[in-house]
Amino acid sequence: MAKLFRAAIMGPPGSGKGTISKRIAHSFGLQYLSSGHFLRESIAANTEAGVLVRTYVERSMLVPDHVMTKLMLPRLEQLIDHSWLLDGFPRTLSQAREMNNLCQLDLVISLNIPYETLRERLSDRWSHPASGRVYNMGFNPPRVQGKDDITGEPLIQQDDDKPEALMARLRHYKDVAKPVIDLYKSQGILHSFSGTDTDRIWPYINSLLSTKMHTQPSDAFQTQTH
Ligand code: G5P
Ligand code: MG
Repeated sequence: MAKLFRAAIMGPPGSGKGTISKRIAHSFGLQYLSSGHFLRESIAANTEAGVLVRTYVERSMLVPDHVMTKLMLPRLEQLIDHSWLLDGFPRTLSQAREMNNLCQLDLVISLNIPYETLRERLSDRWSHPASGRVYNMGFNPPRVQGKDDITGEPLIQQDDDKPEALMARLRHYKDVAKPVIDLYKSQGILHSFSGTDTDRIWPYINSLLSTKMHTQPSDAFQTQTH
């Protein structure tokens, strides 16, 4: 890849950011950075920051901007010579502005998924806390029910995927995301995708990135589209 390429993916909880990001990272060789994964890592490490972060994530609230930027910006600084894809950051206007001081995004993907679809997906989602691997009982079930494919350890349902927390997350997402989306729209780098199926949206994202990055993607996931 000749030129560095920096992208971010935005969308409400359960919109498929993680699923699509992994396909992008795999097909286009971008480093993948997920804010949710780093937060869960700091919670698991039980650091001072992790204890604070847990109080927000457990209540499905956004972690304060200064905590988020302290977590994410050093990682981006370390990757100054790399192409990457950010999942879940920036999520507020303040985070977007802080990041802008360090680096500019080339492209932002925004996922618009109907509420009913999100509700169904997340109520069916289970994860392996140590690795962050996620499963969906319909879309990508584990090989053995209730167990992680790689380690065989038990899967859990995250507290912030339970129905009561979900409604609050979705409402809050819309309010907070709007100015960020408007900012990237005004910069001409926003690309929005709507639909109910990740496999149907993926070919459009794959084709957009192929054009923008002037490189051939691997066809690893193209066979999954229908
Ligand atoms: P996260 O970890 O960033 P969310 O809430 O934004 O969490 P989440 O839940 O990780 O987003 P996603 O990544 O958008 O969702 O979606 P996904 O995991 O790929 O897909 C959801 C499920 O649907 C999976 O089981 C998947 O297999 C399935 N699926 C995908 N596509 C399809 C399909 O086509 N069909 C079907 N049937 N299923 C499908 O953040 C967690 C918390 O951290 C904090 C917040 O508190 C947040 O709540 N946080 C931040 N706080 C402040 N600022 C930030 N920048 C923050 N970032 C994180
Ligand atoms: Mg995710």
